[in-house]
Amino acid sequence: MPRLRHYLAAQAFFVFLLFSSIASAAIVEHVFHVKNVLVKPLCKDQMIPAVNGSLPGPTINVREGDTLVVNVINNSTYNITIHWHGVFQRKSSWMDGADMITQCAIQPSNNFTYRFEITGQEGTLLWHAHTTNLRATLHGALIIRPRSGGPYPFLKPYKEVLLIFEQWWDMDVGLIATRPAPVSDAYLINGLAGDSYPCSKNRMFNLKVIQGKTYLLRIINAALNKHLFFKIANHNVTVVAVDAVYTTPYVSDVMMLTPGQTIDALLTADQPIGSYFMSISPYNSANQGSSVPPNTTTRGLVIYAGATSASPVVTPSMPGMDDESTAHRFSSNITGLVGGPHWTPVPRHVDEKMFMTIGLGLELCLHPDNTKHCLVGGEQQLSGSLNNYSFVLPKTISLQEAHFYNVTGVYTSDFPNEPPLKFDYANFRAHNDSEGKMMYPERKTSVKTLRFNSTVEIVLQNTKIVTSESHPMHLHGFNFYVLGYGFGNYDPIRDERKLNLVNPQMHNTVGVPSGGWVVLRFIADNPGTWMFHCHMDVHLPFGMIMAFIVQNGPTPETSLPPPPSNLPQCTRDPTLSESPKTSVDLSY
Ligand SMILES: *[C@@H]1O[C@H](CO)[C@@H](O)[C@H](O)[C@H]1NC(C)=O
Ligand SMILES: *[C@@H]1O[C@H](CO)[C@@H](O)[C@H](O)[C@H]1NC(C)=O
Ligand SMILES: *[C@@H]1O[C@H](CO)[C@@H](O)[C@H](O)[C@H]1NC(C)=O
Ligand SMILES: *[C@@H]1O[C@H](CO)[C@@H](O)[C@H](O)[C@H]1NC(C)=O
Ligand SMILES: *[C@@H]1O[C@H](CO)[C@@H](O)[C@H](O)[C@H]1NC(C)=O
Ligand SMILES: *[C@@H]1O[C@H](CO)[C@@H](O)[C@H](O)[C@H]1NC(C)=O
Ligand SMILES: *[C@@H]1O[C@H](CO)[C@@H](O)[C@H](O)[C@H]1NC(C)=O
Ligand SMILES: *[C@@H]1O[C@H](CO)[C@@H](O)[C@H](O)[C@H]1NC(C)=O
Ligand SMILES: *[C@@H]1O[C@H](CO)[C@@H](O)[C@H](O)[C@H]1NC(C)=O
Ligand SMILES: *[C@@H]1O[C@H](CO)[C@@H](O)[C@H](O)[C@H]1NC(C)=O
Ligand SMILES: *[C@@H]1O[C@H](CO)[C@@H](O)[C@H](O)[C@H]1NC(C)=O
Ligand SMILES: CC(=O)N[C@H]1CO[C@H](CO)[C@@H](O)[C@@H]1O
Ligand SMILES: [Cu+2]
Repeated sequence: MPRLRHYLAAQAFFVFLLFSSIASAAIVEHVFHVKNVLVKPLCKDQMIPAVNGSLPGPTINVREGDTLVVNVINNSTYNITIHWHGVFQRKSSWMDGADMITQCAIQPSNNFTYRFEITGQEGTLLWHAHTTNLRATLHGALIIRPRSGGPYPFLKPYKEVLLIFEQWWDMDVGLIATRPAPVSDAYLINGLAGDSYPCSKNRMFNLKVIQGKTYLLRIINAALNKHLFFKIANHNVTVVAVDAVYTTPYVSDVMMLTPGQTIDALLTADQPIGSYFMSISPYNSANQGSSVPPNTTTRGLVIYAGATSASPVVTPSMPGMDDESTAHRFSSNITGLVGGPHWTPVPRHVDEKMFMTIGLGLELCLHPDNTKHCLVGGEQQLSGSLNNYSFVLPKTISLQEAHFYNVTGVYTSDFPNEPPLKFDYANFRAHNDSEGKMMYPERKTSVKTLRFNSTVEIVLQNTKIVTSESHPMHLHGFNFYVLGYGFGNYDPIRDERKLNLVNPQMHNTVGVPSGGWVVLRFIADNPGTWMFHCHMDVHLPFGMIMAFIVQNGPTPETSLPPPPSNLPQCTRDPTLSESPKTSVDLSY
């Protein structure tokens, strides 16, 4: 009898859940006015494109299951798209906002309405422009809370706090793309440079806390090109989600986020009443050439209620810029929350095994057709390579429209499952005749076609062709399991045995360690055209990109619908050259 009652109660609860979830699936509508505005984070006024005039842009709040509708009105002088970074876009690949991959840009004086459902994920994500380097100023938070006000899989925080880290150049945003790339002038916390810089001493991010309370920090690294360490003096945090996937609670005194990554972490105000600085500082995995702003730390303040001028003021000691072991310890120790909301077990059977070398090679500028890509006088420039291919964006039609309408000549479906040469990846020898052939990758628009619902495993092997650094690789349309991280060359026997198939972390963006590797797995169950690229913006024009085309499934429900009728079209002159690229210069 008690069992039956239990069953009935469970049934009633289930029916309640069903109704409340139907009732709660809302349509959330927003307007984004993109326009050029003046801002002044440091000492001078600077014109930037911004959404609704603010840096960072407006926060979007939804519940899992909602439909988000955003009309982007382009009243700026730039071509733009908006990418919903980390959103699965199930059957809505057209709404991914990847310039020349899923759409042509929204041109000045035009508008486009993005409309998509957000299901199967909860936590903190971001939206940002996906054209040239405009995400430097066009970005903001996308917060996905559980349906129907449902609980988090951790103790309810007293308050939620958004922390957006940004990289700031005190110049026209268009100039950031000029080569050699200028060094950035500051990092910002929620648009504020704080007391590390002469004109912003009184404009510092302040978080007021009450002793004993717990706060949920929603942290976004929106920096264009920098991995960042983050620390709060005398406080540990408990990481509960990364990239909008719940994790096993993980306690740490320091965090590291690559560009594009997000972290949800609990902060308990458990210290003596006082003021505690929070700091962000760059993690520079590149061991050569890369320069950073003169003052590399930006601070904010955690102030306890009741703090007086007599209370302690504590500053955190930050890891060194090249502290790889701290970065690696933090990144590699996080695990997925098995059994938590939206958790699915790791698929054991792999249909498609790929081994991808990733790194920076060179491109010769000597060919007459290529001279226009290089700096005047430059003989060669950097070239991003994935299995010896360097991606070239289509110029007249998006990849996905070419795919959908069977337009030939836009791309080839020959992206290889392996590099053309196996070598000692972490110790590249340019003078070796065979290895030298990995130095100058082929520039082309090459995609990998995936059967619907196939399980894909990718070993991403970082190479040291010209230089080596951590590349944060970002996959559109999916989260992937990160089964393992390591240094040196991936060993299919020794390393495969150590992969975590039980509770791996999941991400949409993962830093591939300098001179090391990661192993990813995902299920290609979302038809469409999906970019896979380095999320350091400076490496995009170098071609550190590839794309997957996931084929349709057997039914209309598993097929990509046609594009919306008002999808922006290109009117670009196909003979126009692409944006200029650099000679070998590693500063950003
Ligand atoms: C942006 O500004 C417009 C008015 O210019 C307003 O209607 C809209 O709600 C704002 N959007 C957001 C997301 O705040
Ligand atoms: C668009 O910008 C122009 C100036 O370039 C301004 O006059 C106009 O009011 C703006 N319109 C909107 C809708 O923001
Ligand atoms: C958006 O663009 C369409 C044309 O594609 C135009 O008819 C409409 O007025 C525009 N809406 C806004 C709000 O600018
Ligand atoms: C950098 O900022 C910190 C914090 O404000 C300050 O203590 C330090 O003197 C600054 N260093 C330089 C080189 O400006
Ligand atoms: C932070 O956590 C570490 C390890 O769990 C512990 O040793 C340390 O005392 C904690 N620090 C604070 C300020 O709670
Ligand atoms: C984290 O990873 C490192 C290896 O990078 C390991 O030595 C350490 O024990 C792990 N655990 C914690 C809690 O840091
Ligand atoms: C493209 O080709 C496929 C197979 O060849 C066909 O099924 C489909 O209808 C074609 N699509 C268009 C828009 O022509
Ligand atoms: C050149 O590199 C290839 C591939 O790594 C290797 O097999 C070969 O032994 C190398 N040759 C020399 C002379 O080192
Ligand atoms: C890589 O691509 C370049 C350019 O097409 C080619 O010359 C080179 O031989 C390729 N490397 C290998 C190892 O096949
Ligand atoms: C995808 O494959 C899994 C197992 O391989 C199967 O259970 C599932 O039904 C498939 N999904 C679709 C939509 O075909
Ligand atoms: C915007 O894109 C169009 C083609 O799609 C091109 O003709 C135009 O020059 C671009 N404008 C800017 C400001 O980049
Ligand atoms: C900079 C820009 O694109 N300005 C245009 C914005 O849209 C209005 C009409 O809504 C035009 O008049 C502006 O020229
Ligand atoms: Cu990169």
